[in-house]
Amino acid sequence: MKLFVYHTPELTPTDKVPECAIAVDVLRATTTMATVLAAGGEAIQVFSDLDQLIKVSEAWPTEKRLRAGERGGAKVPGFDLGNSPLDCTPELVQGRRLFISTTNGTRALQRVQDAKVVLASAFTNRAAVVQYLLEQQPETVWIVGSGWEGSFSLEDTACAGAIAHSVVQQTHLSLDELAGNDEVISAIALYSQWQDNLLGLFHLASHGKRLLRLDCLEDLKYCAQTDILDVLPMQQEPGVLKKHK
Ligand code: 3SL
Repeated sequence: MKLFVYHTPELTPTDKVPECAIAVDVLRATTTMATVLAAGGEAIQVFSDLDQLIKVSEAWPTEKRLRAGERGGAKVPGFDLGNSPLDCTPELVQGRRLFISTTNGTRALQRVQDAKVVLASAFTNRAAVVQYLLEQQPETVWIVGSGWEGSFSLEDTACAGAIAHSVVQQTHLSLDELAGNDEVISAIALYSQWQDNLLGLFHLASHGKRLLRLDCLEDLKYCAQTDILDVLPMQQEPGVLKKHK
């Protein structure tokens, strides 16, 4: 297994696909997706375009769908939800499909959607993702941070580092053997420095600050928890993720 970390979707190679791609948007899209599937949501369907989301979800029974839309951290007017994982209670999401469009996280998923296996990870479900990697041993794994509009996000690369760190710890392979690019080493170093204070890291992160300005401290606290959800969101068809376990 070779791991590759890409800080943003734009940095991924365009001429190849990996055996397994892991999209990461800690604040907050992939945290929300893991939460919805862990709470009994039927599936997550991602869209970059809001009009397209409305059109496709229209064909779904009202009681079986939820529309989630976020732009600039705020809820899109007229949608059922924004992108707060704390709103995704079992009572609300059970048996329903979440049709979601966010600024960066959904774009990251779409960028890697042609990979043989596509997973969504955050700190909350890191262990489930690592367990999958250890069991399946995909030859090439891309861990792709969503970033913010094309630029680096501390929290996504730290989560990529958390995944890589755990894989290194649980295999007999050396870091040299596992790391496919330099970003893997730097992501592990970032995670190692902040693993006991992820909330502190989020307070320094530009998107963490943006969310704090929107009164989302409780979201940050929730997203900073590691390995609390035993759920593996996996793409079943392009743009549609379901719970693999
Ligand atoms: O950019 C995204 O995809 C979102 O996760 C951003 S936010 O946390 O909902 O503001």
